[in-house]
Amino acid sequence: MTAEGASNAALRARAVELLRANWNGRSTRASRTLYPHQWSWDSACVARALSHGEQERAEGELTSLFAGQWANGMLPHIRFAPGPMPYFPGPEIWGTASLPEAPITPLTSGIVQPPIHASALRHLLERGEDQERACAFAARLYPAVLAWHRYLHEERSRPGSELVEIWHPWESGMDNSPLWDAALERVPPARATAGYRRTDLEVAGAEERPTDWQYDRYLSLVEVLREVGYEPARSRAATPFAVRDVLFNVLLAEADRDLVAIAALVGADPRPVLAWAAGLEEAIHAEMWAPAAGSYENVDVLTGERVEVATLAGTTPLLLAGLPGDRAERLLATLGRFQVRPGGELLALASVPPGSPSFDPVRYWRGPVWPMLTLVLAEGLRRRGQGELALRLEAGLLGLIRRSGFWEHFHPETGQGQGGADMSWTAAIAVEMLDHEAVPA
Ligand code: 9WN
Repeated sequence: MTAEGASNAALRARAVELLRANWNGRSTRASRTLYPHQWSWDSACVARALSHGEQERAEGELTSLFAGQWANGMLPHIRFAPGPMPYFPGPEIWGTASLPEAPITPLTSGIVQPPIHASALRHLLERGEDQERACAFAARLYPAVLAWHRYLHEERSRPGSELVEIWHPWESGMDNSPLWDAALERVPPARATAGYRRTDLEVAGAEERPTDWQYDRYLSLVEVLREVGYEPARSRAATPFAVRDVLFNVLLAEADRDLVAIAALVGADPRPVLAWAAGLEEAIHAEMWAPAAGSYENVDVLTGERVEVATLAGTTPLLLAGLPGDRAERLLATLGRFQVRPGGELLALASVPPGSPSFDPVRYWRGPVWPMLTLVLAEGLRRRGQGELALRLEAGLLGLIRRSGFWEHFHPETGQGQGGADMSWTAAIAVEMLDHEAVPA
């Protein structure tokens, strides 16, 4: 084995070990300290990584997450672990326990996260060593994943657009991205949830987390949605925050395509999903492309305006199969604004362009390098024939992890690890990238 190979193998072993350490016997905690529960899109990433060699656990991960699914198809962003845990806001703030749509157990939150579960399931079908078992599992989970997509397409859209909308910044997975700044200005601070204690600040540096001003708005939005029992029609009418987000819609379109492929394998009728996928992709291209910016932009549903803020998420339509060729070129050029060299030599992508007004290299989704976004962009680049750049970005992220550990995010200039330590999805993404093909050490 070459020195490079050995070092990649050692890194993979450390990632696998971390995923074991974060496993609670039934599923994987997003992290043991900062996030001691099961998070929706983190968990889908973990299932993807586990499907490389730990098929049974990959199934367990998804089964555990979908046990929290609501009767209307909604897949909550957190499945809470039993017992008191140091995470705020916990189940008592969400107040979902007695709602008719929510399961009796487990306890869950009342909002969603980006829908990458069908993509994880497809991955499991492709990578699972025991193919018969993988097919049987996919057939069992298919109705639940279909109900999840139906919830998003039918309950999260309004007449006039096939795009789906989010009602909370946490639903985007990119909590304090500058994408939400203007919309949050219109949200009054929390009323009922006064005097709360932020457990995140006991584990991560305050400068690496959202501000108290933002937390007041996050909780205010939870209050609004809790007040209407998270019921979709009433939430749509009541929410002061409704945004059609590029990343969320792109990942749903991608997951729709994966669900179509799964339908074919498990003998289900793919037509409704095909129709959702086609309508959604068309709407993304028609309603979100911003030619002057060379990027895709969010739409604020309540003002009807585009959110003219540059973030890496705006380039993620690179992933979409039907992307018109000239736009691919524009997006690739735009991507150049996000390229950074943390620590001097590694290549990485900042989440917000360095030098732009909202750029902050330490504060969470306002500049740092994020493994999840790197994974999405690397896949998108491969689809556009940019395999070499994709590999360099993967090698860059793996280099950052190798240097400082499985951190939540990384400083785009120094490469220092930030936010939460020993994060499951950072380990999962490392496994995924290391298994992808020969990644230079
Ligand atoms: C709120 C678990 C999650 C990720 C999100 C990330 C962060 C939670 C928080 O952690 O959000 O959902 O408390 O900050 O922004 O993407 O899924 O890792």
